Parts: sequence; C-alpha cells; structure tokens
Amino acid sequence: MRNLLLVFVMSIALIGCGGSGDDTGSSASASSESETASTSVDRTVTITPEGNQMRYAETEFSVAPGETIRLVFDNTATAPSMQHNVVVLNEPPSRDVFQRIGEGGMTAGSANAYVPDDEAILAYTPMSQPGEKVEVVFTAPEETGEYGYVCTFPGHWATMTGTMRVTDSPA
Ligand SMILES: [Cu+2]
Repeated sequence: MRNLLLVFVMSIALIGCGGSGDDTGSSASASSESETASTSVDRTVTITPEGNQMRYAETEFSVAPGETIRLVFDNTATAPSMQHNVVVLNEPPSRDVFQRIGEGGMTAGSANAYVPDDEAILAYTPMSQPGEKVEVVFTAPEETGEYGYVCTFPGHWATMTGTMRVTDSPA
C-alpha cells in the first residue's frame, strides 16, 4: 500500500514537471504579467482628497498584517494647485514624523516627486495631478497598530494626514 502511494505521488510530480517544461517561452512571461496585475493583491484601498482642500477624504483605513495592499489615490480635485500623493509610514502617526517627512519632501523637490529618503517611509504613490489616478502596491506591516500616512506636496503635511490601522480583523 505504501509503495503504491509512493508511485502515485511520483507520477504526479513527473506530470507536473512535463507540463511546466513544455512551453517555457511565451506562457512564462504572460503569466508573470498577470500575477503582478491581480493575483498577488489581497486588498485594494482607494483614497480621495476632500474637494480642493489639503485634506484626505479618507483619513483612516484598516488592513490585515502582511497583506499585499494596492493603494489607489484618485485625485478628484479640480484646482490646478492640488497635487497630492500618499506616503505611508512605518511609524505611528504623530505631528513630529509628519513634519519631518513633509519638510524633507519639500527639500527633496520635484525631481524626487517631493519624497525624501527617510527610513520611516514604507511606501508611496507617485505625485498626482488633479484628475489623475495613481497607485502603489506594498506589503502591510506584520505588527498590528497604527501607522501614519501623509501628503508631501509642499505645504500639505500639516493637514493632509491619515492613519492606517493594521489589525487582525480589518473593516
Ligand atoms: Cu496634498
């Protein structure tokens, strides 16, 4: 009985090998493309600005530890000056860290999309123009708790902030 089972398992392994070995060329590149597009994302979160204010309409969202998150920022603002991004931090929200990242972003300048090189940054979207939709895919922290996010377009950090909650039972 044990021998039979072993033979069975081995033949499955052989079939598996044969299948993937057959046409490595074109199908491999096609499948890797679709994997990055959809398969790997656990949760999509969409954030918009509050009209033409320097504020997010969604000032909090929750995710589960270690999930792969697609964070979409839909810049529904209409005023030309309302460029925004979303910079997610691996630190709790606080005025100190928002200020450091916000002022660092201004120093980094438009050549760096106003995003500073700072270890507190977990992920960030590109800078968006009004009417533009941008996104970033990242892995949520394993540790439950509160994490800040902030817009680093010059002058926005003081009011344009929010909290990402990492929790075992996300809403
Ligand atoms: Cu902004």
